Amino acid sequence: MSDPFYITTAISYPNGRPHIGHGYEAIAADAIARFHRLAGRDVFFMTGTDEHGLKMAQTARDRGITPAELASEMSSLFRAMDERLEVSFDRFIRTTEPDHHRASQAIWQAMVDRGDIYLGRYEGWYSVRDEAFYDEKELVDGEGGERLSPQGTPVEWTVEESWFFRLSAYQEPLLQLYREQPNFIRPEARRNEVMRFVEGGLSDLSVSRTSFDWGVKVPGSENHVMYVWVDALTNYLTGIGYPDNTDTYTKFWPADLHIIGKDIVRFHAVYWPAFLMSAALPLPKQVFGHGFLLHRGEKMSKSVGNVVDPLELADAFGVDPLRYFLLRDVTFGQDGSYSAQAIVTRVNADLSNSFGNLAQRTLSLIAKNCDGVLPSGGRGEAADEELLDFVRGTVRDEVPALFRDLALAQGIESWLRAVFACNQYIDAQAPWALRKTDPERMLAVLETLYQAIADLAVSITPIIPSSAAKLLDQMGIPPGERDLAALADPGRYSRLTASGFTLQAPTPLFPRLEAPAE
Ligand code: ME8
Repeated sequence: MSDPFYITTAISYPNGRPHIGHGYEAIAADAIARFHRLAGRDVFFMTGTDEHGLKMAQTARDRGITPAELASEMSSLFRAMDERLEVSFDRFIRTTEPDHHRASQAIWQAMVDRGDIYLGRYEGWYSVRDEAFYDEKELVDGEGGERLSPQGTPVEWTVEESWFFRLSAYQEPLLQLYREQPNFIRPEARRNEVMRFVEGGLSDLSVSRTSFDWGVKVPGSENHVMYVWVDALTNYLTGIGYPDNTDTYTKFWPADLHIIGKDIVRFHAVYWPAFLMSAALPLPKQVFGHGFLLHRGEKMSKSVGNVVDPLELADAFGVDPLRYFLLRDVTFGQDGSYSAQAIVTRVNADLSNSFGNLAQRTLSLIAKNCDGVLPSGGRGEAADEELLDFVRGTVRDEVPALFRDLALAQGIESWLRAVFACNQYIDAQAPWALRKTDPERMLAVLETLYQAIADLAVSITPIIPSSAAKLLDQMGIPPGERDLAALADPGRYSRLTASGFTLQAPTPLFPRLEAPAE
């Protein structure tokens, strides 16, 4: 394989346990990574934890442990969440790892060499919660008259010696980037926000701290640690081998896609490309800011008590149903709401009643009426080719085009239309009634359905990987024939029937979910 695709998620703060918002981002990025593997690309998928910064230091102090202990404990929970949710990362990076310190110091040095780092005094409004400085004009008034950040978090007036990055010098190069590469920031609404922000003028950025030491040391200035965002963003380089000119680095940089939440678009679409321009490194091709996941329309927060543990949801509904729901019901790029009831309704309708039932009915009929021998040589009719043409157009062209464009929910809808077409066909043809009346016709109908279901299972693999694999296993589809290239191979079915594979009585893939007692 020679067509590299490098995709990343944000790296999460491990100062608390992962919540479903983290799970959502990991699942979405995973579906995209899996889709590109299915399309034959050589994918590197990275995720991980962002372990430095004041917030980590403070949480650790509150708990009476060291920041390193806190980071290790929580990072392992993020990793366990990813593993449970079938997130197929190639590297799980932790920013406390030695190679990451080296990479961060290397990009810092490159920015120094460019003349973009200078020593100054920082005075300004700092939000510990957001790990960000804000301009006076950005602050809002709290209910008690106190100053708050635009995110509503407390800010403190902070004065310290600090290294600065000459961000102001990058206003014009950044605007030019957004103009020349309109897809650099997606979706469109996020791009517009960023352009307005940059057009408003950029102040230089304070990029080091002396008030605490939990971070990457500034080269040659050991009493300073880097502002956590400098080191956090650099993870995308570390993970593939920077600063060494490894094969992985030359193959995968620049990244194809950074998947992040809408709250951190500014860091990825303004600071990150500016740092890279300064360090004379190529820029990532795209930053996609997804929306926030709300619980029954409300923001999740510890005080409201509606922070949901992704593992509990996976236990309650199953991993694939949860993945399917999140990617189908939330339009990627927009906010979305979830509730137990919405998950149950969606999964029962689409997976149990439509796709699962279609597969179950078809495979049971072949197991029972054909003794598991894959049907062939029946009497075909025009309706068979019509259905297969429709399904093939969907799985070969329409779904891949939508997934490639990150229109995940629309891709799933397109897939589902093909599932509905198969259900209409099976109801119209009623193969269960043909065994006695017209066995030749029954064979053709079951063959048509078998081929359609195998294609549909391959096509939906990025969204529901283990259920799709289970179905394809049951159907005898060899592991090497489960990608987009195989979907275009007309000889597949005859090879399978010639192989002598016999189908066992199938087990249902998607048992109906019960609505929970709320
Ligand atoms: O921001 N719905 O870490 P983080 C959807 N360490 N996504 C959500 C969400 C929600 N309710 N809540 C958070 C950080 N996210 C930094 C990133 S990257 C170099 C450094 C998303 O743990 C959030 O938008 O606060 C972000 O993309 C990711 O989860 C990690 O958030």
